[in-house]
Amino acid sequence: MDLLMKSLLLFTLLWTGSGVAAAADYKVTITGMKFGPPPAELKVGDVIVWRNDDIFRHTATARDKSFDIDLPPKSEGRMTISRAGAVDYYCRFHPAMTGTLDVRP
Ligand SMILES: [Cu+2]
Repeated sequence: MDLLMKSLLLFTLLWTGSGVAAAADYKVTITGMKFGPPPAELKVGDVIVWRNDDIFRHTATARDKSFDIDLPPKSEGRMTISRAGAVDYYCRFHPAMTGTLDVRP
């Protein structure tokens, strides 16, 4: 195989690889004691960055215990979505704060 062919093959592999791993990053911001709207088009493998803009500590905690992100004031926490379905979440310190992730396989 000559160098050009090798380069083309490598390029194709890298390009295809990046296509397969096209997971998206989303941000959900907490402000005024409320979760911002959850992303609409979530898939397994996508990343959610939870951002707490309040001066209070919050958590993003799944009712099914699939995630539990601690969020001190003015901080961010990152997670990769690992399961499909509707996952309800809440804040452990403020149970009135709730939301639902709708994740496709
Ligand atoms: Cu809270």
